Amino acid sequence: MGFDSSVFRQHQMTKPYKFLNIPDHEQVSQEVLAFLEQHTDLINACPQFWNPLEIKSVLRHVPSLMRFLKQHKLLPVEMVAIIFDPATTYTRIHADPLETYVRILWPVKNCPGSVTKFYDIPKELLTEGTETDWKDPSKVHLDHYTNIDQGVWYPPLDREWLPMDQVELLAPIAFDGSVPHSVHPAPGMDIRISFTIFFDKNLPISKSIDAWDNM
Ligand SMILES: O=C(O)CCC(=O)C(=O)O
Ligand SMILES: [Fe+2]
Repeated sequence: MGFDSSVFRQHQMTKPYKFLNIPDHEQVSQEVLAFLEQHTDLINACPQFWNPLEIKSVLRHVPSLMRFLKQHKLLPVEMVAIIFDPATTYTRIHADPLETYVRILWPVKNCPGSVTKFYDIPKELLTEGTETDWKDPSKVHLDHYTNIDQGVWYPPLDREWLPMDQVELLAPIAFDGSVPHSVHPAPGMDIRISFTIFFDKNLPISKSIDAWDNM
């Protein structure tokens, strides 16, 4: 039987995401994909899930993103390519990090049809991950995964958590990574790529989804 996490809900949660109105977002996606293919070797036979990028290099090769950030006076502090290869990627429900940190999550490749699910799980039940949490014993290329689990928090495995919300990443969203979430690519889909941009964590836009209301 499924476990309804809403019985634990102590207050009305604000939505963990919000679609942003960015008319040329597909051009950014195409340029980010070209950047990853031509200037990194991250898309390979056994990709990592979480791949921090060199911001200067991204901005040099993705002019449409540079324009977008300038137009909205947004100064990125971290950019990460998130690569989900159904053949080798293993992800659990997780929060990253534990305290609210809103960032932009941008679709890059094969995001339509896949969903990111959100769960209302009390923070007290989350424990910080260790390297092994990202490893699925039934999958082969385990040695490839690095320890990226500092700052990633997991709920206990001994119950089935039911999602309270989900989003199909058809356009960029403001995304609160501190709300436990899991990624579910469309069945039979090839690798799915998303891209995330962090801003100074002390800014209002990093502290609340509602601060993105003007976009
Ligand atoms: O690509 C997604 O939908 C979410 C990936 C993820 O786990 C994250 O950005 O923290
Ligand atoms: Fe995440």
